[in-house]
Amino acid sequence: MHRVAISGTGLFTPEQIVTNAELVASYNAYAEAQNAKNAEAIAAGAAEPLPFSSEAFIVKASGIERRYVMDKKGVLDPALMRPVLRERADDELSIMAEIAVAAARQAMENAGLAAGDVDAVICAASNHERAYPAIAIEVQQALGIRGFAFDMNVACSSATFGIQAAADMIRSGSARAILMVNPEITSGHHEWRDRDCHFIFGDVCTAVVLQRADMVTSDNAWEILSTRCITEFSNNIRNNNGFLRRTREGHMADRRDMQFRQEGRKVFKQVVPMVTELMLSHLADEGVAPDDLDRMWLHQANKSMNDLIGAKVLGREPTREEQPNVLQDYANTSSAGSIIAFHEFSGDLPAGSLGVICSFGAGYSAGSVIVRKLAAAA
Ligand code: CO8
Repeated sequence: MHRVAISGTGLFTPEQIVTNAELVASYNAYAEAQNAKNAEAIAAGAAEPLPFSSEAFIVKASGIERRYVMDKKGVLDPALMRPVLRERADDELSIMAEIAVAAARQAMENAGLAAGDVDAVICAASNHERAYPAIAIEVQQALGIRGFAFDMNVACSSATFGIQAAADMIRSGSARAILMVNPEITSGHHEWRDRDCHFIFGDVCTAVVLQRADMVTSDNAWEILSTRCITEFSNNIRNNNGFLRRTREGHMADRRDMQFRQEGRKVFKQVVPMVTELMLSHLADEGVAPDDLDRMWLHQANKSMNDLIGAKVLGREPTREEQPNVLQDYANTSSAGSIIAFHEFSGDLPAGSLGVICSFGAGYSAGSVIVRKLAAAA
Protein backbone atom coordinates (compact mmCIF):
# COMPACT_ATOMS: atom_id res chain seq x y z
CA MET A 1 0.00 0.00 0.00
CA HIS A 2 1.26 3.46 -0.91
CA ARG A 3 0.94 6.60 1.17
CA VAL A 4 -1.03 9.34 -0.64
CA ALA A 5 -0.76 13.15 -0.61
CA ILE A 6 -2.57 16.14 -2.02
CA SER A 7 0.29 17.85 -3.82
CA GLY A 8 -1.41 20.67 -5.72
CA THR A 9 -4.67 22.58 -5.99
CA GLY A 10 -6.04 25.03 -8.54
CA LEU A 11 -8.89 27.51 -8.72
CA PHE A 12 -10.77 29.01 -11.65
CA THR A 13 -13.02 31.99 -10.86
CA PRO A 14 -15.32 33.55 -13.48
CA GLU A 15 -14.69 37.21 -14.35
CA GLN A 16 -18.13 38.46 -13.32
CA ILE A 17 -19.25 39.20 -9.76
CA VAL A 18 -22.81 39.77 -8.55
CA THR A 19 -23.13 41.70 -5.28
CA ASN A 20 -26.06 41.24 -2.90
CA ALA A 21 -27.25 44.76 -3.81
CA GLU A 22 -27.37 43.89 -7.53
CA LEU A 23 -29.03 40.53 -6.84
CA VAL A 24 -31.72 41.97 -4.58
CA ALA A 25 -32.49 44.83 -7.01
CA SER A 26 -32.95 42.33 -9.84
CA TYR A 27 -35.05 39.88 -7.79
CA ASN A 28 -37.26 42.68 -6.43
CA ALA A 29 -37.81 44.05 -9.96
CA TYR A 30 -38.84 40.52 -11.01
CA ALA A 31 -41.20 40.18 -8.01
CA GLU A 32 -42.73 43.59 -8.69
CA ALA A 33 -43.33 42.71 -12.35
CA GLN A 34 -44.85 39.33 -11.43
CA ASN A 35 -47.11 40.94 -8.84
CA ALA A 36 -48.28 43.56 -11.36
CA LYS A 37 -48.95 40.81 -13.90
CA ASN A 38 -50.97 38.82 -11.35
CA ALA A 39 -52.60 41.86 -9.69
CA GLU A 40 -56.16 40.70 -10.35
CA ALA A 41 -55.61 37.19 -8.99
CA ILE A 42 -53.78 38.61 -5.98
CA ALA A 43 -56.60 41.10 -5.30
CA ALA A 44 -59.15 38.27 -5.60
CA GLY A 45 -57.18 36.19 -3.11
CA ALA A 46 -56.53 33.53 -5.76
CA ALA A 47 -52.74 34.08 -5.78
CA GLU A 48 -50.13 35.15 -3.25
CA PRO A 49 -47.93 38.13 -4.08
CA LEU A 50 -44.21 37.35 -4.34
CA PRO A 51 -42.35 38.61 -1.26
CA PHE A 52 -39.37 40.97 -1.57
CA SER A 53 -35.77 40.12 -0.75
CA SER A 54 -33.32 42.14 1.34
CA GLU A 55 -29.54 42.51 1.52
CA ALA A 56 -29.64 42.65 5.32
CA PHE A 57 -31.41 39.28 5.49
CA ILE A 58 -28.95 37.62 3.12
CA VAL A 59 -25.87 38.68 5.08
CA LYS A 60 -27.45 37.86 8.44
CA ALA A 61 -28.88 34.46 7.40
CA SER A 62 -25.96 33.24 5.28
CA GLY A 63 -22.82 35.42 5.58
CA ILE A 64 -22.75 35.75 1.77
CA GLU A 65 -21.81 39.16 0.34
CA ARG A 66 -21.17 38.41 -3.34
CA ARG A 67 -20.73 35.52 -5.78
CA TYR A 68 -19.00 34.82 -9.10
CA VAL A 69 -21.19 33.86 -12.06
CA MET A 70 -20.56 32.77 -15.64
CA ASP A 71 -23.23 35.13 -17.00
CA LYS A 72 -24.17 38.12 -14.90
CA LYS A 73 -26.42 39.71 -17.54
CA GLY A 74 -28.85 36.79 -17.81
CA VAL A 75 -28.93 36.10 -14.09
CA LEU A 76 -29.76 39.74 -13.29
CA ASP A 77 -32.23 40.31 -16.13
CA PRO A 78 -35.68 40.34 -14.42
CA ALA A 79 -37.20 39.01 -17.65
CA LEU A 80 -34.84 36.00 -17.71
CA MET A 81 -33.41 35.20 -14.24
CA ARG A 82 -31.03 32.55 -15.58
CA PRO A 83 -27.59 32.53 -17.19
CA VAL A 84 -27.36 32.47 -20.97
CA LEU A 85 -24.37 30.47 -22.13
CA ARG A 86 -23.40 30.12 -25.78
CA GLU A 87 -24.19 26.73 -27.25
CA ARG A 88 -20.98 25.02 -28.30
CA ALA A 89 -20.47 22.63 -31.19
CA ASP A 90 -19.79 19.00 -30.25
CA ASP A 91 -16.18 19.35 -31.39
CA GLU A 92 -15.56 22.45 -29.23
CA LEU A 93 -14.37 22.15 -25.64
CA SER A 94 -17.49 22.19 -23.45
CA ILE A 95 -17.83 24.93 -20.85
CA MET A 96 -17.48 22.61 -17.85
CA ALA A 97 -14.37 21.05 -19.37
CA GLU A 98 -12.97 24.51 -20.16
CA ILE A 99 -13.14 25.77 -16.56
CA ALA A 100 -11.92 22.39 -15.30
CA VAL A 101 -8.88 22.55 -17.58
CA ALA A 102 -8.06 26.08 -16.31
CA ALA A 103 -8.16 24.94 -12.65
CA ALA A 104 -6.38 21.69 -13.49
CA ARG A 105 -3.42 23.40 -15.18
CA GLN A 106 -2.87 25.45 -12.02
CA ALA A 107 -3.14 22.39 -9.76
CA MET A 108 -0.71 20.39 -11.91
CA GLU A 109 1.75 23.28 -11.98
CA ASN A 110 1.53 23.61 -8.19
CA ALA A 111 2.10 19.87 -7.87
CA GLY A 112 5.00 20.05 -10.36
CA LEU A 113 3.39 17.37 -12.53
CA ALA A 114 3.14 17.09 -16.31
CA ALA A 115 0.30 15.30 -18.14
CA GLY A 116 2.44 12.17 -18.49
CA ASP A 117 2.74 11.88 -14.69
CA VAL A 118 -1.04 11.67 -14.19
CA ASP A 119 -2.87 8.36 -14.68
CA ALA A 120 -6.53 9.31 -14.19
CA VAL A 121 -9.04 12.18 -14.07
CA ILE A 122 -12.15 12.37 -11.91
CA CYS A 123 -14.76 15.06 -12.49
CA ALA A 124 -16.63 15.30 -9.19
CA ALA A 125 -19.43 17.86 -9.26
CA SER A 126 -23.11 18.48 -8.40
CA ASN A 127 -24.39 18.58 -11.95
CA HIS A 128 -22.83 17.62 -15.24
CA GLU A 129 -23.77 19.46 -18.38
CA ARG A 130 -24.61 16.34 -20.37
CA ALA A 131 -25.27 12.67 -19.78
CA TYR A 132 -22.26 11.41 -21.76
CA PRO A 133 -19.47 11.27 -22.78
CA ALA A 134 -18.03 12.05 -19.35
CA ILE A 135 -16.69 15.59 -18.79
CA ALA A 136 -13.68 13.94 -17.12
CA ILE A 137 -12.76 12.17 -20.37
CA GLU A 138 -12.96 15.46 -22.26
CA VAL A 139 -10.66 17.08 -19.65
CA GLN A 140 -8.31 14.09 -19.90
CA GLN A 141 -8.08 14.52 -23.67
CA ALA A 142 -7.65 18.32 -23.49
CA LEU A 143 -4.73 17.91 -21.08
CA GLY A 144 -3.16 14.98 -22.90
CA ILE A 145 -3.45 12.62 -19.94
CA ARG A 146 -3.39 8.87 -20.63
CA GLY A 147 -5.12 6.24 -18.46
CA PHE A 148 -8.80 6.59 -17.57
CA ALA A 149 -11.38 9.16 -16.46
CA PHE A 150 -14.92 9.25 -15.08
CA ASP A 151 -17.58 11.58 -13.69
CA MET A 152 -19.16 11.28 -10.27
CA ASN A 153 -21.82 13.25 -8.41
CA VAL A 154 -22.39 13.42 -4.66
CA ALA A 155 -23.71 17.02 -4.72
CA CYS A 156 -21.83 19.33 -2.34
CA SER A 157 -19.78 16.41 -1.02
CA SER A 158 -18.44 15.44 -4.45
CA ALA A 159 -14.90 16.68 -3.78
CA THR A 160 -14.29 14.78 -0.54
CA PHE A 161 -15.86 11.64 -2.01
CA GLY A 162 -13.63 12.18 -5.05
CA ILE A 163 -10.57 12.54 -2.81
CA GLN A 164 -11.47 9.28 -1.07
CA ALA A 165 -11.94 7.47 -4.41
CA ALA A 166 -8.66 8.83 -5.78
CA ALA A 167 -6.72 8.17 -2.56
CA ASP A 168 -7.94 4.55 -2.44
CA MET A 169 -6.90 3.99 -6.06
CA ILE A 170 -3.44 5.46 -5.51
CA ARG A 171 -2.99 3.57 -2.24
CA SER A 172 -3.72 0.26 -3.95
CA GLY A 173 -1.55 0.99 -6.99
CA SER A 174 -4.18 1.58 -9.73
CA ALA A 175 -2.67 5.02 -10.41
CA ARG A 176 0.42 7.03 -9.43
CA ALA A 177 -1.32 10.40 -9.58
CA ILE A 178 -4.94 11.44 -10.11
CA LEU A 179 -6.39 14.81 -11.09
CA MET A 180 -9.78 15.59 -9.57
CA VAL A 181 -11.75 18.60 -10.87
CA ASN A 182 -14.91 20.22 -9.47
CA PRO A 183 -16.49 22.45 -12.12
CA GLU A 184 -19.56 23.98 -10.48
CA ILE A 185 -21.76 26.07 -12.76
CA THR A 186 -24.42 26.22 -10.06
CA SER A 187 -26.07 29.23 -11.71
CA GLY A 188 -27.48 26.91 -14.39
CA HIS A 189 -29.50 24.78 -12.00
CA HIS A 190 -30.20 27.34 -9.33
CA GLU A 191 -33.63 29.00 -8.99
CA TRP A 192 -32.93 32.74 -9.17
CA ARG A 193 -36.69 33.47 -8.93
CA ASP A 194 -37.08 31.98 -5.44
CA ARG A 195 -36.63 34.66 -2.79
CA ASP A 196 -35.79 32.10 -0.06
CA CYS A 197 -32.70 30.76 -1.82
CA HIS A 198 -31.84 33.11 -4.73
CA PHE A 199 -28.69 34.33 -2.95
CA ILE A 200 -27.13 30.98 -2.06
CA PHE A 201 -24.94 29.86 -4.97
CA GLY A 202 -21.98 30.95 -7.08
CA ASP A 203 -19.94 29.53 -9.98
CA VAL A 204 -16.31 28.37 -9.75
CA CYS A 205 -14.05 25.39 -10.46
CA THR A 206 -11.44 23.79 -8.23
CA ALA A 207 -8.88 21.09 -9.00
CA VAL A 208 -6.88 18.77 -6.75
CA VAL A 209 -3.86 16.65 -7.64
CA LEU A 210 -3.38 13.54 -5.51
CA GLN A 211 -0.28 11.41 -5.85
CA ARG A 212 1.93 8.85 -4.17
CA ALA A 213 3.55 10.59 -1.19
CA ASP A 214 6.96 9.11 -2.06
CA MET A 215 6.86 10.91 -5.44
CA VAL A 216 5.88 14.38 -4.17
CA THR A 217 8.04 17.38 -5.12
CA SER A 218 5.65 20.20 -4.14
CA ASP A 219 6.39 22.47 -1.15
CA ASN A 220 2.73 22.47 -0.12
CA ALA A 221 1.86 18.78 0.02
CA TRP A 222 -0.51 17.22 2.54
CA GLU A 223 -0.50 13.52 3.31
CA ILE A 224 -3.97 12.01 3.51
CA LEU A 225 -4.00 10.22 6.86
CA SER A 226 -7.57 8.97 6.57
CA THR A 227 -10.87 9.58 4.77
CA ARG A 228 -14.43 8.85 5.82
CA CYS A 229 -17.63 9.35 3.81
CA ILE A 230 -21.24 8.89 4.92
CA THR A 231 -24.67 9.23 3.29
CA GLU A 232 -28.22 9.27 4.63
CA PHE A 233 -31.22 9.70 2.28
CA SER A 234 -33.14 12.96 2.54
CA ASN A 235 -35.51 14.87 0.24
CA ASN A 236 -34.76 18.18 1.93
CA ILE A 237 -32.35 19.19 -0.84
CA ARG A 238 -33.62 17.99 -4.21
CA ASN A 239 -33.64 18.62 -7.96
CA ASN A 240 -36.01 16.46 -10.07
CA ASN A 241 -34.47 17.29 -13.44
CA GLY A 242 -33.08 14.26 -15.23
CA PHE A 243 -33.10 12.06 -18.29
CA LEU A 244 -36.63 10.73 -17.65
CA ARG A 245 -38.06 14.24 -17.73
CA ARG A 246 -39.68 13.95 -21.16
CA THR A 247 -41.27 10.60 -20.26
CA ARG A 248 -43.53 12.25 -17.70
CA GLU A 249 -46.65 14.25 -18.39
CA GLY A 250 -46.18 17.96 -17.69
CA HIS A 251 -42.50 17.67 -16.85
CA MET A 252 -41.32 19.76 -19.81
CA ALA A 253 -43.08 22.81 -18.35
CA ASP A 254 -41.23 25.50 -16.36
CA ARG A 255 -41.53 23.63 -13.07
CA ARG A 256 -40.01 24.76 -9.77
CA ASP A 257 -38.80 21.25 -8.88
CA MET A 258 -36.57 21.07 -11.98
CA GLN A 259 -34.16 23.46 -10.28
CA PHE A 260 -32.45 23.33 -6.87
CA ARG A 261 -34.88 23.49 -3.95
CA GLN A 262 -34.48 22.89 -0.27
CA GLU A 263 -36.00 23.04 3.19
CA GLY A 264 -33.20 25.26 4.47
CA ARG A 265 -34.14 25.19 8.16
CA LYS A 266 -34.43 21.38 8.21
CA VAL A 267 -31.12 21.04 6.35
CA PHE A 268 -29.45 23.26 8.90
CA LYS A 269 -30.88 21.34 11.88
CA GLN A 270 -30.23 17.85 10.52
CA VAL A 271 -26.87 18.32 8.83
CA VAL A 272 -25.06 20.08 11.72
CA PRO A 273 -25.29 17.05 14.08
CA MET A 274 -24.54 14.63 11.22
CA VAL A 275 -21.35 16.46 10.27
CA THR A 276 -20.25 17.07 13.85
CA GLU A 277 -20.63 13.38 14.68
CA LEU A 278 -18.76 12.40 11.50
CA MET A 279 -15.83 14.71 12.23
CA LEU A 280 -15.58 13.85 15.95
CA SER A 281 -15.81 10.07 15.43
CA HIS A 282 -13.40 10.18 12.50
CA LEU A 283 -10.83 12.17 14.50
CA ALA A 284 -11.28 9.93 17.57
CA ASP A 285 -10.85 6.73 15.55
CA GLU A 286 -7.62 8.10 14.06
CA GLY A 287 -6.31 9.19 17.48
CA VAL A 288 -6.39 12.90 16.62
CA ALA A 289 -7.64 15.20 19.40
CA PRO A 290 -9.67 18.17 18.07
CA ASP A 291 -7.20 20.47 19.87
CA ASP A 292 -4.39 19.02 17.74
CA LEU A 293 -6.00 20.42 14.59
CA ASP A 294 -4.33 23.48 13.12
CA ARG A 295 -7.04 24.12 10.55
CA MET A 296 -10.49 23.02 9.35
CA TRP A 297 -11.49 23.66 5.74
CA LEU A 298 -15.25 23.23 5.83
CA HIS A 299 -17.83 23.19 3.04
CA GLN A 300 -19.03 26.74 2.52
CA ALA A 301 -22.85 26.75 2.62
CA ASN A 302 -23.79 28.99 5.48
CA LYS A 303 -21.61 30.93 7.92
CA SER A 304 -23.70 30.23 11.05
CA MET A 305 -23.74 26.55 10.14
CA ASN A 306 -19.95 26.46 9.79
CA ASP A 307 -19.47 28.46 12.99
CA LEU A 308 -21.68 26.00 14.86
CA ILE A 309 -19.95 22.90 13.44
CA GLY A 310 -16.51 24.37 14.21
CA ALA A 311 -17.54 25.22 17.78
CA LYS A 312 -19.01 21.74 18.36
CA VAL A 313 -15.87 20.03 17.04
CA LEU A 314 -13.38 22.14 18.98
CA GLY A 315 -15.54 22.65 22.08
CA ARG A 316 -14.96 26.41 21.70
CA GLU A 317 -15.27 29.06 19.01
CA PRO A 318 -12.64 28.52 16.30
CA THR A 319 -10.46 31.47 15.34
CA ARG A 320 -10.48 32.69 11.71
CA GLU A 321 -7.05 31.08 11.29
CA GLU A 322 -8.37 27.74 12.53
CA GLN A 323 -11.47 27.85 10.34
CA PRO A 324 -11.21 30.22 7.39
CA ASN A 325 -14.35 31.25 5.50
CA VAL A 326 -14.52 32.11 1.81
CA LEU A 327 -18.32 32.17 1.72
CA GLN A 328 -18.58 35.95 1.83
CA ASP A 329 -16.77 36.24 -1.52
CA TYR A 330 -17.86 33.06 -3.32
CA ALA A 331 -21.24 32.05 -1.78
CA ASN A 332 -21.98 28.31 -1.79
CA THR A 333 -20.01 26.81 -4.68
CA SER A 334 -21.21 23.29 -3.88
CA SER A 335 -18.38 20.73 -4.02
CA ALA A 336 -15.72 23.40 -4.61
CA GLY A 337 -16.24 25.31 -1.33
CA SER A 338 -13.99 23.36 1.03
CA ILE A 339 -11.35 23.08 -1.70
CA ILE A 340 -11.31 26.87 -2.27
CA ALA A 341 -10.74 27.29 1.47
CA PHE A 342 -7.93 24.70 1.35
CA HIS A 343 -6.42 26.26 -1.79
CA GLU A 344 -6.35 29.76 -0.29
CA PHE A 345 -5.49 28.86 3.29
CA SER A 346 -3.04 25.96 3.45
CA GLY A 347 0.26 27.31 2.09
CA ASP A 348 1.01 29.34 5.22
CA LEU A 349 1.09 26.37 7.63
CA PRO A 350 4.38 24.64 8.57
CA ALA A 351 5.27 20.98 7.98
CA GLY A 352 3.60 18.68 10.49
CA SER A 353 0.40 20.79 10.68
CA LEU A 354 -2.81 18.79 10.98
CA GLY A 355 -6.11 19.65 9.33
CA VAL A 356 -9.49 18.37 8.16
CA ILE A 357 -11.22 19.01 4.86
CA CYS A 358 -14.95 18.42 5.36
CA SER A 359 -17.90 18.76 3.02
CA PHE A 360 -21.62 18.15 3.38
CA GLY A 361 -24.79 18.58 1.38
CA ALA A 362 -27.55 16.95 -0.62
CA GLY A 363 -28.09 13.22 -0.27
CA TYR A 364 -27.54 13.88 2.64
CA SER A 365 -23.84 13.29 2.22
CA ALA A 366 -20.74 14.25 4.19
CA GLY A 367 -17.05 13.55 3.76
CA SER A 368 -14.09 14.07 6.09
CA VAL A 369 -10.43 14.00 5.05
CA ILE A 370 -7.69 14.21 7.71
CA VAL A 371 -4.41 15.58 6.35
CA ARG A 372 -0.92 16.37 7.66
CA LYS A 373 1.51 18.70 5.91
CA LEU A 374 4.62 17.00 4.60
CA ALA A 375 8.11 18.46 4.92
CA ALA A 376 9.25 20.16 1.69
CA ALA A 377 10.96 17.70 -0.65
CA ALA A 378 14.78 17.96 -0.52
N1 CO8 B 1 -35.04 38.31 2.05
C1 CO8 B 1 -35.79 38.68 3.13
N2 CO8 B 1 -36.42 37.79 3.91
C2 CO8 B 1 -36.31 36.48 3.60
C3 CO8 B 1 -35.54 36.03 2.51
C4 CO8 B 1 -34.90 37.00 1.71
N3 CO8 B 1 -34.15 36.67 0.64
N4 CO8 B 1 -35.61 34.70 2.47
C5 CO8 B 1 -36.37 34.30 3.49
N5 CO8 B 1 -36.81 35.38 4.20
C6 CO8 B 1 -37.69 35.41 5.38
C7 CO8 B 1 -38.59 34.19 5.46
O1 CO8 B 1 -39.79 34.39 4.77
C8 CO8 B 1 -38.80 34.08 6.95
O2 CO8 B 1 -39.78 35.01 7.34
P1 CO8 B 1 -40.79 34.68 8.57
O3 CO8 B 1 -39.90 34.53 9.77
O4 CO8 B 1 -41.67 35.89 8.59
O5 CO8 B 1 -41.48 33.42 8.18
C9 CO8 B 1 -37.47 34.53 7.53
O6 CO8 B 1 -36.86 35.34 6.53
C10 CO8 B 1 -36.57 33.36 7.88
O7 CO8 B 1 -36.53 32.45 6.74
P2 CO8 B 1 -35.81 31.07 6.79
O8 CO8 B 1 -36.31 30.31 7.98
O9 CO8 B 1 -35.90 30.41 5.46
O10 CO8 B 1 -34.31 31.59 7.00
P3 CO8 B 1 -33.10 30.88 7.68
O11 CO8 B 1 -32.65 31.70 8.83
O12 CO8 B 1 -33.30 29.43 7.89
O13 CO8 B 1 -31.99 31.05 6.54
C11 CO8 B 1 -30.97 29.73 4.80
C12 CO8 B 1 -32.21 30.49 5.25
C13 CO8 B 1 -29.86 30.73 4.62
C14 CO8 B 1 -31.29 29.05 3.48
C15 CO8 B 1 -30.57 28.69 5.87
O14 CO8 B 1 -31.67 27.93 6.26
C16 CO8 B 1 -29.48 27.77 5.39
O15 CO8 B 1 -28.45 28.14 4.90
N6 CO8 B 1 -29.68 26.47 5.60
C17 CO8 B 1 -28.69 25.48 5.23
C18 CO8 B 1 -28.88 25.23 3.81
C19 CO8 B 1 -27.76 24.44 3.20
O16 CO8 B 1 -26.68 24.35 3.68
N7 CO8 B 1 -28.06 23.87 2.09
C20 CO8 B 1 -27.08 23.18 1.38
C21 CO8 B 1 -27.60 23.06 0.06
S1 CO8 B 1 -26.35 22.96 -1.08
C22 CO8 B 1 -26.15 21.35 -1.56
O17 CO8 B 1 -26.34 20.40 -0.90
C23 CO8 B 1 -25.72 21.19 -2.98
C24 CO8 B 1 -26.85 20.87 -3.83
C25 CO8 B 1 -26.39 20.83 -5.22
C26 CO8 B 1 -25.97 22.18 -5.75
C27 CO8 B 1 -27.07 22.91 -6.36
C28 CO8 B 1 -26.61 24.13 -7.10
C29 CO8 B 1 -27.74 25.00 -7.63
